[in-house]
Amino acid sequence: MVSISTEKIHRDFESARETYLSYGVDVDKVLVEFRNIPISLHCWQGDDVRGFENVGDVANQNLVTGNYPGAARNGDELRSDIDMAFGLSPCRHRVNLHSIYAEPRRPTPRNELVTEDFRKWIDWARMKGLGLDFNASFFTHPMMVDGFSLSSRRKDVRDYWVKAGIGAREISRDIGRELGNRCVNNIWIPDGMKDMPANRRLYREHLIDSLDRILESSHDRTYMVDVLEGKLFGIGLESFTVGSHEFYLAYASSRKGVGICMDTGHYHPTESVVDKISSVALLVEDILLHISRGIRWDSDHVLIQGDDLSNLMLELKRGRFFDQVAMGLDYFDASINRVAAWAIGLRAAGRALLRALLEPSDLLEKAESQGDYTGRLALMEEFANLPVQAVWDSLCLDTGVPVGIGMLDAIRLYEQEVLLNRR
Ligand code: RNT
Ligand code: ZN
Repeated sequence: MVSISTEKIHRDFESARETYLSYGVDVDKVLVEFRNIPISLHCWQGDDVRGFENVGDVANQNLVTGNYPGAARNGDELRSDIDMAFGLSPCRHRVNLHSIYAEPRRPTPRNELVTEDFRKWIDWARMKGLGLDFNASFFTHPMMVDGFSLSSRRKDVRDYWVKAGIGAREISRDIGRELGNRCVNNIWIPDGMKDMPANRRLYREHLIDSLDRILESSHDRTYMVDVLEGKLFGIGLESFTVGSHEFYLAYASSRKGVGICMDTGHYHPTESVVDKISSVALLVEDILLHISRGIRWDSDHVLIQGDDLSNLMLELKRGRFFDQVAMGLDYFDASINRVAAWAIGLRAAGRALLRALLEPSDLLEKAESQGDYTGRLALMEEFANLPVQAVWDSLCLDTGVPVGIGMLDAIRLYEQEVLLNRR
């Protein structure tokens, strides 16, 4: 495999530092900033959103395709895989959990889970210095009747999931308190219909009522915050999604202390979350991003570099949103090595973040404020090719992470020694 010598990495870094300095950017300061901005890794890429429950043959509301060998089968395997992925990324990490990843002593209904059922995750996170985020899993369960949960016509179904939602908030609060690190509790439900509904209003009334019940008690913001994730449509749910973005946006602005989660795959393909950030963040306090790569639809492809990701990070940087907007990844691909899928996504997010932090954004703002749109465009083009890669390689080297494609050797070895033995 191609390898770059340490001397060359140092040399290129020094030269990049000089280039950035000529634009007034202090690379060393940026690197400190970079290490303080966490990216929450979605644990569910490691096992195709299956979880550890063994619910039997029920419908799955998350479409995952592929059958690459080596999916994690239990908590220890999943944590080991996440450790492996983190060893390949120089980012600051958190982990995003779903309630289907509970490890209770004896089988426990999903809506009766308590904090102790996540003990292994919490202890592991503390040991590794990671923050945790949380979601009640409103999917793949016999109580998802016709694919409905919080907005079901059936009261017993709504009650079941309201209880799960209340429990998730308590678990999130406890996690945040124990780790001394605020936990973001996200609610996403798949509720919707393949064909045109006759009574949209009814389902949304039910959803309002269920959310009100879930969110009734207030928890200390130091430890947890709530966000709601909307969606445009899903496969098999082409005509109607109860929890649309507009619905949750209106809900969040009418209630105190509820935030919004925006998944980059959940809008019309020509809409961009980049423009939504300042539209929402100036009026709603808590925002979470699910960074994904939708192809044609919300396909949840592995995150890679490109304009979409780059522009997203640039917007967070230019608008100074990093303190307010939390970042998580969200995709699942079972057709390639799952640890590689995580590492590739984390490194893509990290590189785009670094690029954004290194951008001499002041110069763009200055040009714009002076009405110099020609200069603004010319500068943007110039900034697109500043030597981020040299800074990135040096960062990898300094944080003990494989430089460049060296990452792949580490993954192949792990696949041979660990993943392929899971049969
Ligand atoms: C689904 C949503 C949701 C899920 C996870 C598993 O469209 O994006 O965030 O991916 O909760
Ligand atoms: Zn999502």
